Amino acid sequence: MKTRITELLGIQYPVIQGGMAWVAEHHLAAAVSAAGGLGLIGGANAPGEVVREEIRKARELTDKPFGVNVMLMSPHADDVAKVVVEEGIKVVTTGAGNPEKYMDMWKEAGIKVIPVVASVALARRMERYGADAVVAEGCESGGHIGEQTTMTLVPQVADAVEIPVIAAGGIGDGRGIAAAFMLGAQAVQIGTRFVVSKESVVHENYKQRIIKAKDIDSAVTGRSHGHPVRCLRNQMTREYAKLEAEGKSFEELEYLTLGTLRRAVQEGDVAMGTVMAGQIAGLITKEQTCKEMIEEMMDQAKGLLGRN
Ligand code: TUI
Repeated sequence: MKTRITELLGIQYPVIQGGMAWVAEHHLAAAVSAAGGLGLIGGANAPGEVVREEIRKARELTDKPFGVNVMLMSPHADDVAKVVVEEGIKVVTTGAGNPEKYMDMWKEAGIKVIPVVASVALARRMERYGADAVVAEGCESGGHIGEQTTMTLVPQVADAVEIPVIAAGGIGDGRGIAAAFMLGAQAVQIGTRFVVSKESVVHENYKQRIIKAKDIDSAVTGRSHGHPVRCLRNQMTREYAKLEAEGKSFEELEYLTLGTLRRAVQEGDVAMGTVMAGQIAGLITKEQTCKEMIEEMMDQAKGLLGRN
């Protein structure tokens, strides 16, 4: 399927992988790219040199292009921003902030820059600063989220900018992809479904928690302090909600979640760890390879869109 995004990025399918912290490492990125989508290495809070190593390991697994997601709240964002240039990365997505200060450097290096936005205002601003596309990410997504739903954000961003729009948040099958196209998107970004792929290195407990999740199993922590994070309900989110209701400070609440994403992803502690996942977790029922996932979703989407 050809769209403005497949043409821009030189990929077979209009599917890009989310830049998920601790999850989007070289095996997953290489598998999504090898399957014809765009894989991404998630910089998250990692130091620049760790991201450089991940990039080099992904290159050993695939000769297809892949990108890097720069998480702008990271203390290492400046270093990661330079590493992507030094390593000749062709596509960068950004999250959790405004990437303006890096845009000139990236554009001069010929990098395609795709900021993730949660508002029309930031989408417009990114277009003015030379972004090649934007990801419009609704609050159905896992992790750090904005206020708008995908259903409301995507068409408003699509109307506001000329550059192509990639829809994200709540998309986990071909129906979601077809719907995103109807809303004006030229591609989708998918996170939660790829977490349970065969190539994903997350702990088996984490995968099973997503596979067993029901529609209502999602919770948002941190709303009261302006840092909303969507994850699956567990003992940690219940304790967090209790402390949040008691009016505890941002520092006290942050202490409860420090290092807990790694604990869930690597150690499999799905009770006190943070199991970041989107609201579509309830739809995801099985582990498959990234190739199987992408081909199944695209077949379904193409059927629905009448492009068979
Ligand atoms: O970035 C994400 N999702 C993330 S980042 C992350 S790492 C983290 N870990 C623990 C606590 C907090 C973060 C986990 N998930 N998605 C992209 C995204 N960006 N969603 C929303 C935004 C966003 C929000 C506000 C982008 C820009 C923005 O405002 C910037 C400005 O200055 O106007």
